[in-house]
Amino acid sequence: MRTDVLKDEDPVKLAEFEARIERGEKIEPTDWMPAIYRKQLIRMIEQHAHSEIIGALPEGTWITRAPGFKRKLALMAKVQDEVGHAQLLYSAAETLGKSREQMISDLINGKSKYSNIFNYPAFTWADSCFISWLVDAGAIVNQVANSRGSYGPYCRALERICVEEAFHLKYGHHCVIHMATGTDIQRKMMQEAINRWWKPMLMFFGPPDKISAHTEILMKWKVKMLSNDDTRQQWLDMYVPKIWELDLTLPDEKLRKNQDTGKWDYTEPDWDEFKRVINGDGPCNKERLAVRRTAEERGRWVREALSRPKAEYTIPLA
Ligand code: BYC
Repeated sequence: MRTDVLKDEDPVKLAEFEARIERGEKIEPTDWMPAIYRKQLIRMIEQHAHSEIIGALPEGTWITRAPGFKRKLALMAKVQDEVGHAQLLYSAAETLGKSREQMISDLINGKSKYSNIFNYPAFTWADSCFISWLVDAGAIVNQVANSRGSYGPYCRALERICVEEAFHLKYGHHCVIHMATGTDIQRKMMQEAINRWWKPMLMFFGPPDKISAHTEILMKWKVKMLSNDDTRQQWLDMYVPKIWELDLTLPDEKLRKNQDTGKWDYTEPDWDEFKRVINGDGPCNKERLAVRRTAEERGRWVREALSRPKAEYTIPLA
């Protein structure tokens, strides 16, 4: 496959490009790059941006119902950060030649993907706690690794995002500790949320390496710095003990650190469900895209006003 997708590239330029990546140099927007590197980066950064903006929705619904003023303030700030991450990432993807308008249009028309996990409902406050701690933790493992990758604008965006995510992680951990050490009802709520999110969380890191379509080329060009399985293992290693420390359980009898391989054994999630969810048929896909479509429609006048600063508008007073 590699020779096929690269057959039209200038071999001298390609060799120099690969040597630069090998030396750990950053590739910048005006540098030469193979068409497939550009295409893959647009795909991945765009999906990442969409995930941030859609990811704001399940947590966002809990802002008005957060238990107490301090939680409300913190969650509001977190959700605002996530939307800001999307802005940074759309800008990074734009440096590769795809306009933001096109990316948004592909999102709301169902052409682009975004993270599987945000197509599941946040039924209770505990679901939002799970997202803030453990989904953000998964994102951090992925992003810290990829911030050391090869494409300058993406790496710089990721560095900034990780700093903000570190705050989210502390906030989320605090929320989960509070629930896990609270009343019986709070503990039960937290346990049920963990049970609901476990499988989508395992899927969050992408399909197993042996069936992952893009890992090989992305790792070769240092866009992905860890494979899907290695990212998943790193997250399991860091967070399973912390979940168990809180006397919470995980809904998988097979889950254990295998002393022979040094890796976690677990029951594979249902990868057919994963495929259905990322292709538009999950519990909340329709709802999520409908919200984005409404936001796009309601914001149209603002974008039009910004793009024509000299136009005069009649502003209704009430
Ligand atoms: N969900 O070849 P593979 C956040 C797709 S936001 C959906 O392994 P790749 C947060 C994949 O696109 C942070 N689709 O793919 C926000 C491909 O389909 P196409 C989210 C997935 O790219 C708000 C196919 O499956 N993080 O945390 O090598 C509040 C084959 O997969 C998923 C990012 O977006 C998935 N989970 O590796 C709270 C990180 N996994 O395109 C929290 C950036 C795979 O061929 N993305 N697919 O049709 C990545 O690092 C990589 O794209 C992945 C997948 C590791 C996710």
